[in-house]
Amino acid sequence: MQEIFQAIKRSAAKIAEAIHQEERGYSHKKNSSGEQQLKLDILSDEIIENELGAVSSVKVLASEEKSEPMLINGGGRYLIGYDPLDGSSLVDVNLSVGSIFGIYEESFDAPNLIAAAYVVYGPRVEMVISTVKAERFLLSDGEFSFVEELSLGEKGKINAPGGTQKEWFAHHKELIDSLFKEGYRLRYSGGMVPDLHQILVKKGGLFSYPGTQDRPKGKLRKVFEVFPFAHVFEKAGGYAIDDRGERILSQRVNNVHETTPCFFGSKYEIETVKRFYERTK
Ligand code: AFP
Repeated sequence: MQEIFQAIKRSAAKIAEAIHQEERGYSHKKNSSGEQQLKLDILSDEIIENELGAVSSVKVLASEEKSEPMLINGGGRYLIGYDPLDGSSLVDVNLSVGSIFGIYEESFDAPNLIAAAYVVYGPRVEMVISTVKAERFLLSDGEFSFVEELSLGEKGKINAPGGTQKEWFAHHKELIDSLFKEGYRLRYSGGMVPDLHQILVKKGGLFSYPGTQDRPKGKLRKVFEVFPFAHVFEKAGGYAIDDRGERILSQRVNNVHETTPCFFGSKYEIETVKRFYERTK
């Protein structure tokens, strides 16, 4: 699997360069979710496909930017689901964005996720890899150097509430308000990768992207976004659950573009989510 992480590191360095040099603007294409694709979306996807597609152990690639998974090598072992440039619309307002990778065996069901990685393109380029633990790396002089092992505490101070607030269900609004009443600080950029990275580095808090009245299954994609971050959070001693209070990593998928409500955080916050959501059962 090390050859996969090396390919991801090479991709990250190239995408970081593209973000700072490539022209902005939208292409004439749309992705499978019907979203207009930025030229950077397409370029990032091409960079990753070229790097990972050359790794002999890779069997299938599934990109958020493509409607169907691609068979790369029938004799390969790993299936990789990835979001090449999550939050890409934030580049034009100079906010941090990221790439997210899930490494699966046999299928894209969460129980078959064996490792995950993400890259944050911000003031610095950082990468986190989760296998048996979650490890943070910093890109400097073209190389990723180890920084620390990520480890969440029991409780944090950050509240990152996603989704359109006027579409929140009442019990979700009560949950979010209760944390602010406890003194939690609002930290939400609209970029899943930096918003979750901040909670991991600050050792606690809650990120939520709930089911809403207009999007009961939430917005974030299981295979490309939610499962990989659930893996990172659990390896960092945190938790990741859905709106039924079940572990995200027990979920299965029928289509790689499925979404799920999701909550990521330290112990106290996830127990609080369960308390407010159990009232609705
Ligand atoms: P884009 O990739 O369309 O910019 O969306 C980013 C994202 O999928 C994820 O990175 C954020 O957590 C989430 O959307 C923010 O969504 P809201 O703007 O609805 O809170």
